Amino acid sequence: MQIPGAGRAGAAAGALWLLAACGEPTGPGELGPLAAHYTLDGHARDVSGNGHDGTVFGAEPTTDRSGRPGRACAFDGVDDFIDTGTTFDFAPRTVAFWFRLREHLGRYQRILVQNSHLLEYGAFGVGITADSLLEGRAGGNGTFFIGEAKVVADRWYHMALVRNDSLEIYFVDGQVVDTSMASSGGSIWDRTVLILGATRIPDRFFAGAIDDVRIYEAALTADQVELLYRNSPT
Ligand SMILES: [Ca+2]
Repeated sequence: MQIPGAGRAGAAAGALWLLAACGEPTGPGELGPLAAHYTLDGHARDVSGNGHDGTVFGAEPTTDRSGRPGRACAFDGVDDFIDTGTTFDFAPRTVAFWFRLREHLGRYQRILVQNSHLLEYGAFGVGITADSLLEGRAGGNGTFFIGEAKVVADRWYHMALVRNDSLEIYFVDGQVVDTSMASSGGSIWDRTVLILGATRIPDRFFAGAIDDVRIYEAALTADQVELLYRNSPT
């Protein structure tokens, strides 16, 4: 557990964090209403209390970014995925999570996705392209983010997709990396639920680990996303 050290704002955030850490460490849930929270501590249960438990297909427990065993989920890049069974079709919305690429495979790897033409507030998803660039969308098919730097294997990244009434905002490691106008719609497909570690069919399997997936029914601010990046438990 890390506590922000410097300044009054940091002290206040630390106090909030201490409060949150008492009892079940759900982290900075004060940031907004959680629609779902997958701690992925060796399982796919939704700890938000909303009952959106996922179903695990082959993904296995692995170490989290603090080196604690069994506190994240590993996907083999062959056939592992987690089906949340749930559509998170609302705005404003924030989807935040950690991931660690195991290896580059020379093809697209899907980290998570919710995609369908039936979605009122658009598809969202993140993956790694065949060229090892981070790719994502926070709502719809018309706009998406592509990173400039290659994703480094065996490194944990924090990613947040924020969609408010008019914008889609992309964060990597707590910093804004792109912003675009919000769009709607998605693919021609009619499968809507959120899938972790693969795309909707499923295919394009992810070779790596995922941790602490949170879906908020709110558009987190830049400060809140940074707080999540710096202080969320593993
Ligand atoms: Ca975890």
